[in-house]
Amino acid sequence: MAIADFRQRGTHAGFASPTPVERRRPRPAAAGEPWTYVLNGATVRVTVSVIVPARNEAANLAALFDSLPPVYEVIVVDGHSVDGTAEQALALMPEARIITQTGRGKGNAMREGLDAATGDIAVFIDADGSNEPGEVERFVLALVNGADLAKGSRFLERGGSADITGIRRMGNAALRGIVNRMYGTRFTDLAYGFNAVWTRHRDLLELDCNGFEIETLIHIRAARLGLVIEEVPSYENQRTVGSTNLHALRDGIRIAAVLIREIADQHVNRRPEREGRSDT
Ligand SMILES: Nc1nc2c(ncn2[C@@H]2O[C@H](COP(=O)(O)OP(=O)(O)O)[C@@H](O)[C@H]2O)c(=O)[nH]1
Ligand SMILES: [Mg+2]
Repeated sequence: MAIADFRQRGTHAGFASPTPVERRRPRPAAAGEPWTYVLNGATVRVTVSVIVPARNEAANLAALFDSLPPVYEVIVVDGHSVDGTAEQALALMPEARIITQTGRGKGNAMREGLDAATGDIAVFIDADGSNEPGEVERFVLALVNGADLAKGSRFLERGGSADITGIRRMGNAALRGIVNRMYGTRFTDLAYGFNAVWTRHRDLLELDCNGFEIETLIHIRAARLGLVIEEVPSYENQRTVGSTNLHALRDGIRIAAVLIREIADQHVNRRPEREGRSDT
């Protein structure tokens, strides 16, 4: 379906119009199967690829896999871990696809995971226990109901965070304010790792960054493209084992830099607006 068709049903870079799924059939209990919905009387089958960027997360994988609903495919993108993350993933979930990223950084891992995904929908979820696997269904539902991008938010009602630090919260608010002013969005969160998108938008998004700024880039590109973005409430737990790979200052600067680059690309270089393009 062309992007334009979606756009008619939502506000610019806003939220999907309420076209609720009428009835849900039970999900198949096996991996490799689509999820089935009944939408406005029609049966909709979607295959869900869960993409897990993981760098030294061997100790956290069991809890994640245990509570992940059965999906079409799980892709673990290993970031050159030295703790046996890839081997552990394979031992715990032999049907999972384990790929080793060719470059470095979470953004590079997510791009390579998205390139490898063969499902209709890609759901990005952290490996460290921060994201609730039970929420995957919320993200998929938002897409099935008409959104192009389901964007997790810790700052919506029913969302929250036990992981965010004061400095990160402040940086998030400042950069989010700029994004909302520049792009007319109403984002309540920015740079949060739990998101889902139709894989057919992969080429349209043209993701071209390698670090923790990847989520911000996804959110900005989706807004620039006029995609329908629905925020989904999400609760962020503290990471279970290990410590964060993110450095608030270094990565905050990278996030600010990608925002400036996008603004320059659109306004200073007067690049043709991305909106006119379609994915068909
Ligand atoms: N493959 C890969 N995964 C990464 C990399 N950096 C972080 N991750 C994963 O991305 C997720 C979020 O990273 P984390 O360090 O917890 O950052 P935080 O959640 O922002 O504090 C975790 O699952 C990490 O293992 C990387 O360079 N490569
Ligand atoms: Mg984390």
